[in-house]
Amino acid sequence: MNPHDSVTPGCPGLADFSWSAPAEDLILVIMKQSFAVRMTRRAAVVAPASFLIAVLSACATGSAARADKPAVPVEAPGSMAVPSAGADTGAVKLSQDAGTADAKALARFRERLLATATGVIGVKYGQKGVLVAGKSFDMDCIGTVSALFWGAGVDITVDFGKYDGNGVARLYASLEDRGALRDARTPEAGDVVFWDDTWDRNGDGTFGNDPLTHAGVILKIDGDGTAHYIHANIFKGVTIEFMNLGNPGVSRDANGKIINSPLYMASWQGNPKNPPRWTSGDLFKIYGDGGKAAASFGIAE
Ligand SMILES: [Ca+2]
Repeated sequence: MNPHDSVTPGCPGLADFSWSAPAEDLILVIMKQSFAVRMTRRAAVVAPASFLIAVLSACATGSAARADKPAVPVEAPGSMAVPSAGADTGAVKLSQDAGTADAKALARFRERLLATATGVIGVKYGQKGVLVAGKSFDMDCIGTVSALFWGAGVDITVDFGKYDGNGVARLYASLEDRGALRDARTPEAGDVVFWDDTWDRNGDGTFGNDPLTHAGVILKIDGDGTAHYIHANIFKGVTIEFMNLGNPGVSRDANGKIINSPLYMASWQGNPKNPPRWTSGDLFKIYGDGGKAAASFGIAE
């Protein structure tokens, strides 16, 4: 087996986080051409002030755009329109216990997230300057998660400045403090998924002591409980892979269907160098509740 067919990243580079505050309140983003997501028109959005303070994590950096025009969609391959987000109309705050009225907004959030996901599949790992709804993202693991939520109208990075650590840890802390971690092991589309120990992040040669090393977003769940998640894979780029917590250590079911993708860096089925736990299901930590997160952060139309 070619390891590049199955190797999955652990978001390396997270330890390289460096704080960077912008020199100006607003930064005009120079539109960058991405091979996967390109602008069809000039787009600009108002970035939340908190975002401008700065940014993200070692797993992602973002740029804010000036708002001389309302946000407009970007176009991805196949003419997939990535929804706009972050427009200066203000975010819609939903109640924490989303009722009937809010259910429609949450459904719309999930639709936009899925559409955004479709638009960024295939972007190479770490690709810089990918524009989603007028905002620039570097497509490592947290950059990808952030871009997907931004495309759905939600800025999940607004609290990052409150916390220390890598981007995954900051997102985890953000959702924890907002009561948006999911207790259950059954996800919904739009949930964040967190993993531990996907690579030897602290470099001590020991497996199992590297918490919060990777994150992705759930897109759908099969009838057998296999979740499809989108994430930034170091070799495949932004891609969809699989996780089934009912059989976390099993790569393929009896029919040969992949139910748990390799997730430890440079792991694959049959690799003698795999650590004791190497599949997505084995390395799972917890879900972040996408609906609660959207309700708490607010959804920009
Ligand atoms: Ca380690």
